[in-house]
Amino acid sequence: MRSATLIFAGAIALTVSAARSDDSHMIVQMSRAFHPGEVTILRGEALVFSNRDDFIHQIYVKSDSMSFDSDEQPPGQNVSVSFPANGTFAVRCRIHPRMNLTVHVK
Ligand SMILES: [Cu+2]
Repeated sequence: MRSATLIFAGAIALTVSAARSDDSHMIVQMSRAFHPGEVTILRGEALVFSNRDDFIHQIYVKSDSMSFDSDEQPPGQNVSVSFPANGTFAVRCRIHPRMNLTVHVK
C-alpha cells in the first residue's frame, strides 16, 4: 500500500515538470529575429526553436564550453538545443548574421 502511494505521487511530479518546460523554453524565429532575444534557463535544459518565417534559418552556438551547428531549418520545423554548461551563450544564424539570442544558463 505504501509503495503504491509513492509511485502515484511520482507520476504526478513528472507530468507537471514536462508541461512546464514545454511552455517556458520555446524560442520563435520570426522576421529574421529570435523572440525573445534573451532567455535564462537551468543547466541541462533545452530550448526549442520554431521557424515561423517562410524561409530557411539555421542555428549555431560556438563557445569554449559548448558547440552546436544545425542543418538548414526549413519553415515550420522545430530544432531542440540543450545547454549542458553554465554561462552566457550567443545563439546565431549562419544565413542571417544579425540574428542573435543571448542565453544565460545557471
Ligand atoms: Cu536565419
